Amino acid sequence: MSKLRSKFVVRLLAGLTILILTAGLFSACGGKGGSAAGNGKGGLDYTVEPGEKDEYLGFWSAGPFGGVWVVGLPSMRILREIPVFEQRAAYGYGFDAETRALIEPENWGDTHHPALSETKGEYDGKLLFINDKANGKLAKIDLRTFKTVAITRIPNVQGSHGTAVDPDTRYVFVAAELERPANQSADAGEPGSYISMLSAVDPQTMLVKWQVLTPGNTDMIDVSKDGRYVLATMYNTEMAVTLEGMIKADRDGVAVIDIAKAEEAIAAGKYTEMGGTKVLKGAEVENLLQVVPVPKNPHGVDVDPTGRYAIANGKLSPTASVIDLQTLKVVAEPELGAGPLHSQFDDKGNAYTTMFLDSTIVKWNIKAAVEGKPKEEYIVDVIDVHYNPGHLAAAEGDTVSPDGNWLVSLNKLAKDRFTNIGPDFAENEQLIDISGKKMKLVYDMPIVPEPHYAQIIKADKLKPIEVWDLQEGALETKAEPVAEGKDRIERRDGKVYIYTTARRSEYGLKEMRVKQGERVVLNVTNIETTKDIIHGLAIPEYGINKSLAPGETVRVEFTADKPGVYWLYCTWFCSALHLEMRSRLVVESS
Ligand code: CUK
Ligand code: CUA
Ligand code: CA
Repeated sequence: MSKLRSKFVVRLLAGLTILILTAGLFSACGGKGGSAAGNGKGGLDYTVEPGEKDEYLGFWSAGPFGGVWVVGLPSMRILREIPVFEQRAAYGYGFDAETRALIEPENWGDTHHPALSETKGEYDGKLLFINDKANGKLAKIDLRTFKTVAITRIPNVQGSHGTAVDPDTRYVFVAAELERPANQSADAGEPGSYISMLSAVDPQTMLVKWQVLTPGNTDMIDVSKDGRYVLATMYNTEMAVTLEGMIKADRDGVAVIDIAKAEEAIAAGKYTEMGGTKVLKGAEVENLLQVVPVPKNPHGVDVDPTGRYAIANGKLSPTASVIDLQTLKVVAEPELGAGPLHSQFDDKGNAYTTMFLDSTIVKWNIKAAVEGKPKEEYIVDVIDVHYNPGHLAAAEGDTVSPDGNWLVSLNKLAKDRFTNIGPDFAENEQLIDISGKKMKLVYDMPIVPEPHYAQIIKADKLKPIEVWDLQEGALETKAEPVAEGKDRIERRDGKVYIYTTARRSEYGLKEMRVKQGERVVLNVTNIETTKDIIHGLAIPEYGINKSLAPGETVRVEFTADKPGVYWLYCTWFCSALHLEMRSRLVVESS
């Protein structure tokens, strides 16, 4: 018997012993099979009984839905959507001047990479950033309110793609995947003159502080755990404009940008102005940018929790490249399988890499690979996923201390996994227990297409509000809170100001009488103090649709240009008399 085989038998026996012991434990306590020890089969418990809460929250990019899905883990229940780049009636998002200004003119987006804010390399639960690949934008979401609070347009780029923060969220970095001429007003120019860049955005002001031109397109990015480097894979170092051209070179590269050097160069004025921002030429500023060559057309780049290594995935090469961040040299190129795309990590020195073509996740030991151990030794386990995984996301996966318990495979294809729903299939997010040596698939979650990346944070790190403070709840739409009993209509400065309140099951004003042609400012406060009592206000004929959480105030403006009677009605089922909750807008003809 080979050494490997006898090892396997020993493991099998050890496994069996544990199984028998666990089974004994259950029969002794008459366990429900969903207790902490797991579902009677070993491994972690993923059942979250009705009434129980999830330990983690996952923030899923919703792709062309233009926002974020919030998912509880391990239950994999969708808890809400955060609208970001696209109007969403349910939340009244994009129906007032302020939120409309955030999303216009495009009013759609393609989100790929959520990036949770970090403090000392740990998710701090304060902010979430997410890119819009379609329109070159970056959004900021406040995790106290789960609302989009700012959207920035990144100048000079098309396709803002990879998104990452440094360990103290001094910057949000955004890659520009799709190269284009430096001067868009000129004719197409020679493809060889196209540019791509990496942008550093201030997380507070959301202004682009600086950009660095790169010698290839920047695709996926990550930041070293000491905050020194931002790394970007470039699959098109050829700067070609055809598929054949983009896969011509045997090796492409990972751009490594020294953040402190960029700051110094900006301070020393070594930049050129372009599209209103300060742009550094990566190749011209000393020690600013280095390129680590890796096999052709890499995709994901992920820094391991220790900060020692960055793993660049081969995509067209069956290997990952392990870059030592002290020397910026490739110190190992372990062979993993077909189509490696992205990596995540556990707390035991292992990496987990998706194999898009093999439809597997490969668990491998970074140290064993670096030490040049044979494949049987650095590959710890391989699991089938269904099918064609893109990203994968581990609990606390991008921090300096991943939890090593849950991993989700974000599969692009579901094929035969779910009931037929016509030719537009769901995608499949698979929950995997990584607490043991062998990965264990425990749950399939269908989702609408198509998420890319997700980040998963311990839920108790977040401190979301449940009921708005009246002043704060009025800020978003520059409204004025209306106290109970202070409902009124005022005419001044050529406008009609309507102040009213909403509570179960009435608006303070039963009738709002205005004259045709008057400019109306409607200001409504939900004066409820009980959590989860949400009211809506819709006057469809005037394009008005908002939702109001307890304590929240909204302000909408319109010109009463159509005479007649229009009901302002409540859009959230708030009480037994919800249907009766309405107020009459009477527009008297002039
Ligand atoms: S990309 Cu989609 S699977 Cu936008 Cu991170 Cu790799
Ligand atoms: Cu208020 Cu329904
Ligand atoms: Ca290439």
